[in-house]
Amino acid sequence: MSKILITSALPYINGVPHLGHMVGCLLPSDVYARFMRMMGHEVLYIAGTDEHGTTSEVGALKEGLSVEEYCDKYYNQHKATYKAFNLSFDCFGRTSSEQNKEITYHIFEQLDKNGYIEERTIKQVYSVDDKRFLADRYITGTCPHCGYDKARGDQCENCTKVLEPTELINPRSTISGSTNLEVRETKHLFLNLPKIEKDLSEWVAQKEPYWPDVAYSIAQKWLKEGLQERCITRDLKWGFPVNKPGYEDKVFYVWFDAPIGYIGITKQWADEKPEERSWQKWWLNADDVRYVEFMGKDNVPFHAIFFPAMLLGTKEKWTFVDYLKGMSYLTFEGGKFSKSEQRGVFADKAIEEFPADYWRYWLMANAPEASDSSFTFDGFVGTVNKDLNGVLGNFVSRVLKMTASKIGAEVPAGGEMTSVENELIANLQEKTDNYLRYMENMEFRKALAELRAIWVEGNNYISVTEPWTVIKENPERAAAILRVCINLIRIFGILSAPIMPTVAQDMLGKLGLSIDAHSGLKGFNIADEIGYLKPGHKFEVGEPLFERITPERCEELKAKYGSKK
Ligand code: B3M
Ligand code: ZN
Repeated sequence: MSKILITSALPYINGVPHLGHMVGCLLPSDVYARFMRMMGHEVLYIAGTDEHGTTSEVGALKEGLSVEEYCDKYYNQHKATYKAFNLSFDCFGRTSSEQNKEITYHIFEQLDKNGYIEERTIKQVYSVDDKRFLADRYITGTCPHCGYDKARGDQCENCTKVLEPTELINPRSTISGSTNLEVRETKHLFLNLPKIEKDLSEWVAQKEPYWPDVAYSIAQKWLKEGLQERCITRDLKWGFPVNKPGYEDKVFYVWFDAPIGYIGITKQWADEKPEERSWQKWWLNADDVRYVEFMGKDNVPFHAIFFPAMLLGTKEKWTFVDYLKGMSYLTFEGGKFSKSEQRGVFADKAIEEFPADYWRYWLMANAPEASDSSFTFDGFVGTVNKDLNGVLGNFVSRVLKMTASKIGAEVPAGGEMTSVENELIANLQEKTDNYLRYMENMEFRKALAELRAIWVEGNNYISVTEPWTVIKENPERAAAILRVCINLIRIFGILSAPIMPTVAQDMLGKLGLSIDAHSGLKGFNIADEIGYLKPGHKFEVGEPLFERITPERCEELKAKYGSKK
């Protein structure tokens, strides 16, 4: 058993996440956390809301709330949505917490003490109409690198280059659209990244075999281009006031305290039960911890470069990321998800339409790993009807109904396993080993294809052995077949649990079992598991596992969630 720290990029507090956010980091991190727990590891799985910055100030202003009220409101919404999606965080915290402030101050003090903080007077964009400095995201303009005309002041989402707001061509205020912008002088603190670059390159170089290509190549590209000093303070009210004389009226830049949030949230978690938990055991001098981070690819530079550089500059022995799973983007019916255009399915609405496991399965089966992938309702409905209903659901209901009606609602006695079963076991073992390996390597699409192939084996087995025919001539043989099939329901349930926790529990529930008591996946051995449920063990047929989605419903969904503008 080892200790595995898992984090998902912390979603911005404003607004509700859409399916793209869900599959971009939150859901895969949950699937991985559930899987690693079932593999017997000690897992700490952390996320929370990223709350500071202009976005929250502007959002609060629009809703007539104080920033604190605004953040409380959306924090609760995020929390409720993720609960409904069954995300199994050990702690879902907030970057605005006292704990995060304490650790942010500590890290800043170390960086300052070690000579990595510089004072600079800079020119910053001030919006006369909005009466505020326009930081980062709140200036829109044309990217000087790739020409994308909706680049934000902090980063171009088209070419992923990190920008300074003053680099944008034709800048305008994102808040009001005003082009009445002035450049004013203001004093700020910078992180001297060039000074940390050597240590950082050495650290990144060690990572090559462990990082997926997307993340490693982004990090390398950054280093090759050379790092520049990065401003870590802002002229805003909402944030942690800078703990340095002369800067009390400024706050830390949101990207400074956001990644520290992983540590702050761990401390929130530890503070709930200090007698049992220690945040340091996960973060400081924690040689036995493997740290896996999940994020969208636009987040990679911050996690592969800035955050490690901040930690390196402290000269303390923090836990650095071991594996960085950078995900590509999910598009919606061939275009972008857009809140303003009411285009796409947002997580809160998704779970009003269908149970979370339908979405969890589709999203993981189509996860944008090596490249972007596209959500379409046709695809989603096809998957629910064919894979979930047709393959898995159908197998479970056929087996249980047939056994209950022909023999009785318990695992039947009699008969022996034959070469057909031996072949089935060998086949399932091979696929299960593949599935476990893919999950361990976070190759989710491959893992889910293998899981589906495992369910298909159940259907193949029942088609080949035809227990409904055999029962007439040879009831003993039919009993042996159905006993194997009922055990397969349990096996399929356990294997599916990291992806579809509720369905897995429903499957085991039909057999009077619970997922917690039988949840080990380490060295999962089909030959042993296939004989787990003994003759006489009671079951109930119960409700079908999945609802079939009609073509009419599919059309309704397309109309409901397609662009309204
Ligand atoms: N809030 C994630 C995003 O791009 C951003 C990252 C915080 S992780 C430290 O939505
Ligand atoms: Zn660009």
